[in-house]
Amino acid sequence: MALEADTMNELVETVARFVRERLRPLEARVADDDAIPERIRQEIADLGLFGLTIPQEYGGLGLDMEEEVRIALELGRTSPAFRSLVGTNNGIGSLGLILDGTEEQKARYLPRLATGELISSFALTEPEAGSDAGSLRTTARRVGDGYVLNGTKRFITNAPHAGLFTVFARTDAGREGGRGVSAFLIEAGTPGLSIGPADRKMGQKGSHTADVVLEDCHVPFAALLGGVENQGFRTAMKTLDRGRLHISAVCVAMAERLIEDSLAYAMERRQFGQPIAEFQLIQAMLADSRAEAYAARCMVMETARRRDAGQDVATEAACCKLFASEMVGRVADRAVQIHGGAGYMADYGIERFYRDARLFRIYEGTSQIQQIVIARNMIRAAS
Ligand code: COS
Repeated sequence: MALEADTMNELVETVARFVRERLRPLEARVADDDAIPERIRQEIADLGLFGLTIPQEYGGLGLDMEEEVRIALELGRTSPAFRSLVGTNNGIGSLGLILDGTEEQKARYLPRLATGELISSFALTEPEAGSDAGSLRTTARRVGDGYVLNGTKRFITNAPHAGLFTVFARTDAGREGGRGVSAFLIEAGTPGLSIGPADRKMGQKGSHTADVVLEDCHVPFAALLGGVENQGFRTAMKTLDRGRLHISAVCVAMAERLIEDSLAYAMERRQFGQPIAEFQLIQAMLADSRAEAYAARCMVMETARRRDAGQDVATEAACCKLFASEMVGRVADRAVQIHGGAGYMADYGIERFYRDARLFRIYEGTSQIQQIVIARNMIRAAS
């Protein structure tokens, strides 16, 4: 545990109150404006939410996995755009640096990531390399006192706001798959690095993704993550293990929120002379959602504890991501059904969550990739 139990409980309660009182009232506005108001961004920074997982010696809270999950279970009870704003600094945008960065690299970036002064992005995906991340084509050629990078990264979360990118590029064309891939820390404003226009998405309005384009982008040797070539793919995979667990917690939180909203609606909405919650067919939907969300919560907490105990949880993290993201899809679908016509109308916000939830089954590894990771690990362990 990074924090005393009382301090941690207080933090969880503070985040829960902040979500309830400050963020939930803004959900519709954030979606309409496709932007989080600047004053809210500042409040998020003041609460320390950008630095939840960054080690304390670099100005963060240094939460362990269980603590991180407990916060995600609160932060996820509102539009995912708010979580996404701090998601990269606490997850895929900083983890590679924390796990494998040199002391100089950590000291240079982590304190500013912890305060939110600097936003980070994880640039792995490419137009031709999505699920098959190891086939990425971006190249990093050794030239003079550093490397020259060329390539395009696609759908990169927070790219329009980022000051720091962890870019994965091929340093060794002769080595297949992920083996010839290295990670680079590249600052926004570096000549040769440019950001495309923000993507237009199905949901998660207020959270932004864009292309990151590298054209003869020259970086010094010091930009090579950890100072070691061809270790980037492993860094990416380790990063995703933790990221997948975090996303699983966010799925549980959104499911719990939708169940709460559905229950409230079902108890208030009357048809055939009684609240629809009295009907067993509505009860079945509520009960299935509750049971599934509870199962996912238990999985996430257990896996987080195992990770904190030092166990390799690559399989379990994939199990959590697979189950929790599919679960919230079903819960969101039932929430629309319980709300009936109102569930389809934008004014009630349920259809927005339905669209927002769809991404969870895709990013940080699709459900099919989680299945592959789980099955492969099972076979490996048995052979
Ligand atoms: N932790 C540490 N190392 C890992 C690892 C993990 N969880 N998973 C894999 N590795 C290592 C392997 O040990 C292997 O190392 P060696 O080269 O030393 O043997 C290397 O990484 C390559 O692994 P593997 O052979 O499994 O790679 P594949 O290309 O076959 O596929 C998958 C790996 C499909 C699992 C990977 O490409 C993947 O996760 N794809 C989805 C990408 C994704 O999530 N994208 C979302 C973008 S970020 S929002």
